[in-house]
Amino acid sequence: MDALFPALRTVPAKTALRFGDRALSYGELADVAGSLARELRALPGEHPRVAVWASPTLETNVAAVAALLAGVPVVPINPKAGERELAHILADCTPSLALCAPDTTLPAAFDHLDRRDVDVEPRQSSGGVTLDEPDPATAGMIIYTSGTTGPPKGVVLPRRAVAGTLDALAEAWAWTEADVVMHALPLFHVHGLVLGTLGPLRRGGSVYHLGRFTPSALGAALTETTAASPVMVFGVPTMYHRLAEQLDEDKDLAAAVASARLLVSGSAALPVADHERITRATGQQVIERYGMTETLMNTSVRVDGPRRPGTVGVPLPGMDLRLVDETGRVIGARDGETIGEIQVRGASVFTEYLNRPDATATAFSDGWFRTGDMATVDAEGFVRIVGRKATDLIKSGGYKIGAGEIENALLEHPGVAEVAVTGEDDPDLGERIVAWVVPAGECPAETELADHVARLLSPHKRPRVVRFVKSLPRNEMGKVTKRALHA
Ligand code: MLC
Ligand code: AMP
Repeated sequence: MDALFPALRTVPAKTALRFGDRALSYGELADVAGSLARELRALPGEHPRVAVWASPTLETNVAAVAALLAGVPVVPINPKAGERELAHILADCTPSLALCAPDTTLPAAFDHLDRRDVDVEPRQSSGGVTLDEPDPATAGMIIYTSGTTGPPKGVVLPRRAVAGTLDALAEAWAWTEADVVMHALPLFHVHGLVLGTLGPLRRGGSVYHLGRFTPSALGAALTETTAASPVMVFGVPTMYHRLAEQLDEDKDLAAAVASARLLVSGSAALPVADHERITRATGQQVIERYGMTETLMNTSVRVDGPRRPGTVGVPLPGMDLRLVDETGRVIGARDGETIGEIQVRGASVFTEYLNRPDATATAFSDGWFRTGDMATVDAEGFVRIVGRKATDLIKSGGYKIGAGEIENALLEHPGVAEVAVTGEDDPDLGERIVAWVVPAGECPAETELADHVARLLSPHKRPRVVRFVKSLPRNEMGKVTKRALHA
């Protein structure tokens, strides 16, 4: 295959990565990532893997790029992952090495692993990386994602999927080496890592990571950058919502946002009201794209086509998309009304769930991946997502969270006799996690239950609301009827 990062061979004289006031040029990145890649190539074992402590830092990016150059699958780890989640991931993917920034304190779950601090101090400006790249069908990364029940599954993404999705997006967004991609996304998921950092590097453009998202940090970075370079902003709807909340009062912020080349939203639906507020204040029409960890990007609104708020655009080059009804029949109508499950196949689809042949088999139907997302398609191919098949999946702040894993964690708390977890509409987070708890004896404090989940799983999986109830509504089979809870 062509190189995943051609610019690391040709080393243009420009910034590749910027995190706050730390930056690396292409020559420097080629030097530090190239030398780490040569070391990783020498890792023992037939199929070594590396875990990357995915803090929002230069080191995380250097580690991921080095592993990809070396052909060693990279497993990004949420630095806030709790003890249960970490233990599961490390036992499941059995990395031989942990890569992290030098000042990192790794939790005890890493004690049995070798650790290699990532050095981002360039020794010299490299003439370019010359390593041969492995077969495009081989695994490039393994990213953990929640399902409806049980612990997260490792999604094995081949190198061709990473290249395929980034090239398709480049075509849809007219994304070139001139663009700076600006964002504050976490680097342990597809959005921030694949699109937000590997994307610009594949194009030979620049990454500008803000560290933590605030509207004012974004405004300041845009003001400083857009006079010299076109900027694409990537964010989840919660970030655009928080931006929209401030735009009316802050004219300087509105002017800064207006100066971006493109605002792109994804990972969850951006409400039409937020689209409209941003357009009113800045003249910008946010572009939405729709993807999944398992499939990378499926559809997008295109820069050369109509922008339709409330839709996720049209299928990307290299991806086929169909709607299927509940009997498994393919829906032929392109009427913008008939609802079916989105199924996709094509260039950017994953190969398997690690160690889960059962889950891999049920995820596909005749070679099509069943997304679980419900949608309509209109005559021009615009896809409108209307819901999700599973009530047990929650999208909060753009994170996908399985109700089952939170329920299991809460049941381990001595104050919880029975529990059901649901998602409830939230103007900021899209959905907020609600725990319906039948207490065992005295009601535990809400914060105690939230902290318990944060400690075992992850802070973003903690319930934002706890409702204590005497009993949970159940059907004749004894299964909790979650829809009845909200009613
Ligand atoms: C809070 N915190 C706690 C805690 N409560 N820590 C320990 N215990 C507790 N009980 C910490 C949090 O870790 C966080 O720290 C801080 O307090 C605030 O937490 P929060 O309230 O959860 O953060 P919030 O401000 O709500 O975050 C909003 C957000 C975030 C938008 C910034 O949700 C986010 O980054 N979302 C992006 C999700 C994403 O990238 N999804 C892509 C999936 S890929 P700290 O230090 O961390 O701030 C995909 C495919 C596709 O979907 O199509 O893209
Ligand atoms: P994840 O498993 O974290 O990769 O989340 C993937 C899911 O996010 C998809 O199945 C969709 O439900 C949702 N999603 C991603 N992008 C969008 C979007 N633009 N609009 C609505 N939902 C989206």
